[in-house]
Amino acid sequence: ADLSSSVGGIPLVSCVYNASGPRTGSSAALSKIAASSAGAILTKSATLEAQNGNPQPRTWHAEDNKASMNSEGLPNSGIDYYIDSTTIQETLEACPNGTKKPYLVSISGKTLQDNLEMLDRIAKKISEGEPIAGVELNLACPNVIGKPIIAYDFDQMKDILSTISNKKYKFILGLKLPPYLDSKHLQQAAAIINDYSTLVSYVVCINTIGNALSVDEVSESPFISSNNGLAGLSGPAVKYTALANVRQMRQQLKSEIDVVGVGGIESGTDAFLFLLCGASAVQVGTCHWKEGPQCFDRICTELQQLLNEKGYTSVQDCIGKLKSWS
Ligand code: RRO
Repeated sequence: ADLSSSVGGIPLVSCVYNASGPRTGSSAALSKIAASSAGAILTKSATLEAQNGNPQPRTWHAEDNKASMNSEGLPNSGIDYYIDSTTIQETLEACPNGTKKPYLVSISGKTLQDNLEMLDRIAKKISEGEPIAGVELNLACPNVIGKPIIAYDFDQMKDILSTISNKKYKFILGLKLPPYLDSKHLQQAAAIINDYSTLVSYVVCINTIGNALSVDEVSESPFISSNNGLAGLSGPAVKYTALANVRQMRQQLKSEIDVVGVGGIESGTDAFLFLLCGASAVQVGTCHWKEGPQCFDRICTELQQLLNEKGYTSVQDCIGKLKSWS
């Protein structure tokens, strides 16, 4: 079966690639993704300046491996690193036998001004010929202490989209969205995004489920030290929320806006479920974190086998094909 797809017009040799976050902070880590079966390479969310993130311990994995949490607080090397020609070259050189995969940059500015400055710098690099295929604007980080999740604040979200829209950037823009736990909220978010369908080529659902807490019975304290132990929940525990968000975004958004699915994917079967719900591609975050970049080879192989067994000849044949009862 043909695993190729496209996201916002960006062609992908495989519909499976990495989520922003774990193992995406350096060209060494990004090179390993490039060398794998992943269909694209997506960087860690960048801020204007490099920063260390929140104090340790800031991550946790459940003993049964069904849930993980992080309060990383955006540790990253700063936007200039991720759009630097050496970083991009080193990464893309690792792609198998002379191929080049899409190199995607994630940004998560602390202010609208910071996001605009980063977008300006990206536009400049692209005009100079850097092979940056697109930008994922993260409106969903749950771990900036004292700051709300932007895409839960619809006035702020409109303001950001309107301001960016006025800049008339030419590159492909995607939005990383938080999980909406009420379908009415999801509809409101989708309506805003539909108003900016010339700006937004795709959305990525979902970021971690914010405001989670894991407690250590032995020490009787939170496992995570930052932000009073509050963190973003990920892994298999969030898969059902992610599927619901992907499905409803696909139903609510204009057809020219693609949906990328992410949340608890750790097998070819998981990837298939997201395709059925309307994802054009899927990202792997927590599983990549725990298993390393060989997860992309394994998941792609499993997805191939499943599609072959089911008689699908391509990913395109199953996108959005979830059957209804009535
Ligand atoms: O770095 C983080 O704490 C982080 C980010 Br920017 C995000 O978007 N989602 C997440 O779970 N952690």
